Amino acid sequence: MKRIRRAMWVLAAAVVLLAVAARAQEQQEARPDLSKLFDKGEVMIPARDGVKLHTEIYTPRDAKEALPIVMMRTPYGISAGDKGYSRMLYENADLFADGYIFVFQDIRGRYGSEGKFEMNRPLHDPKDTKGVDESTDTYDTIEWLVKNVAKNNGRVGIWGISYDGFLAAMAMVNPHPALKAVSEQACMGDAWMGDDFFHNGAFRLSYGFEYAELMESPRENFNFSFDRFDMFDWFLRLGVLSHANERYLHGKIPTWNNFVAHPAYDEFWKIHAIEAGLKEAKVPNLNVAGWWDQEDFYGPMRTYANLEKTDAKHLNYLVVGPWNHGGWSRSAGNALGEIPFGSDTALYFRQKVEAPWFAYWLHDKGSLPLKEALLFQTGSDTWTSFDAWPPREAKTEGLYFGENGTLSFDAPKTESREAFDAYESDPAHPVPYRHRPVDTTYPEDHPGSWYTWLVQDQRFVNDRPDVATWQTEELQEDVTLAGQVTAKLYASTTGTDSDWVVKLIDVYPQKVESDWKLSGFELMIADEIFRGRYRNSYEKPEAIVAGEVTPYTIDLHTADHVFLKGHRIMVQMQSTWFPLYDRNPQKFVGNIFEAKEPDYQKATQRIYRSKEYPSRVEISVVPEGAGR
Ligand code: PG9
Repeated sequence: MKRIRRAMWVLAAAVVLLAVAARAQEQQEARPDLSKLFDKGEVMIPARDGVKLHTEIYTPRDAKEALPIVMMRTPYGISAGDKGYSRMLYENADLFADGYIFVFQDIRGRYGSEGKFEMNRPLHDPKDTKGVDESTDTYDTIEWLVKNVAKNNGRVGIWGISYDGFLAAMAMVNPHPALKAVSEQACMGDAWMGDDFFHNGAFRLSYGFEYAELMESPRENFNFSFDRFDMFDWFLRLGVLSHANERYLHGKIPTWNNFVAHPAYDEFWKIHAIEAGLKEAKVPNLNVAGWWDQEDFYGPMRTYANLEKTDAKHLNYLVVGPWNHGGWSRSAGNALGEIPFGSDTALYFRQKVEAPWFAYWLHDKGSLPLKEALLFQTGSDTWTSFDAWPPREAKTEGLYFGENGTLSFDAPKTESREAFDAYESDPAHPVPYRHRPVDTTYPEDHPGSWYTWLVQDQRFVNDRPDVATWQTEELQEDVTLAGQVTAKLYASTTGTDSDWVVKLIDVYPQKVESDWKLSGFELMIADEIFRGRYRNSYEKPEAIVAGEVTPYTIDLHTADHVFLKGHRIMVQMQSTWFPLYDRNPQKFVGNIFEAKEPDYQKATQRIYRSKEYPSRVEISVVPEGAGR
């Protein structure tokens, strides 16, 4: 019996492997043989401190004239694959037709490059004349390339997504004169304020743990091996955060140690933020973001906003589409999770925006594909174009929390002190941030649900007693939101510290004939977490006074969305979002990374909704058709 069962297992595994192999072959067949199109060169380019950076150079075989260079720098390894041709070439396929020399580089301390890796290396001290950073390494590389690469036309462009987007942004700090076009895409702009590692001081536990281990474990690119599938369960069993070092990391992962040493927004995080060095728009730059980017939405939006302040020469542009992290560079982009968009949005971006953008600046070809800000408006599923983002003409309107779970544009009139909704938040039973089982962030053996968690149907938490919900009646007409979304809350807690999660949700009609899966779907349009201790200062946390009604302003970022007639608008609040975010002990302690088990306590949360304390989510409303 045992033998039969084993044989069946082996058979099932073989079937799966065959299917995977067949898919891989299909994909390869669809891809061109790059060795027929490009000649490959490999060099070690010296940086100013003598460290040599491993670089691959791909020159089109049919190049008749001098061509511009498009480069990408990465910590994730450039070499690989097929006949030794980098996977990164495929990511540039939509640029091939215009003719470029492609250059890829391992950053210092990673893969083939010499030197020491430092996570999101900050700019060097300007007093240190021999100092190096990602900006100087890019400068030195460009200097070498324009002097040494045959048939280059002296113009260089750089782009990249996420870590590579951070590197592209760094190229704009003291840029090399040959750098003529940049596209930072989903750059990690500020790891504490709103990107990969913290949001408003709430620590991204599962992401921070897994990513730090992936990048800095003594075994290069090591996926931590968890002894169970469900990360919700694994991180809950981990208990207090100090167990991470005690049991698993043993003080050997510098980034984890930095989390522990710098829980608040101190100099460490400030010098790592892109805006610390990038003060001015000096090079044309296309910022690119995805509305449902599960890693770095804050970075590109913030970088765009910052550079806008000095953009007298009109060099700074923005594209936002209905994508997850980097979703615009893969696939067609006609859907995300269960949500369809009615067209191939990613393909449109790559072919009609990104390729003409680089051709314009590097080849003097054609015209600019956008005026200022090009955004895919979700709900109406159309591209919109604004001459400023957020749009100047938007009007702020409040969606006020009301009694019996209602939500409306009318401010509450009641003066009752009892006008509040309450829930109990228990760190021992946190609210999962996505459906359980919560698989690892980057699973190697299956597609993984991390990539689409922001578009998961929020109904999975509706019945929890620790989630508060308010929703409008069915809308009698479309509500067009374009711009800033901000939660203005009045809340109290019986604890002395607390997290506040706010989600703005589009509730689909209960019966959607075109697709049953969308019937009653609850789609997050904007969301954020805020760690209460930072309400007065990000640098100096303060205990919350237990039982006192306290105001909070939470930036839910911007959105471009139409809540369609027949839909409802919903707001949900909760105080845990686990295990993406660590649990707030709910008792104020100096450093949550050193909190002890008894510090984690239940708390009763009240969200007020009276004339005096009108909790609401403010949205920016524009007339229907704005931007089109
Ligand atoms: N989101 C990833 C990251 C960037 C920068 C620092 C840490 C993580 C990435 O996809 O590269």
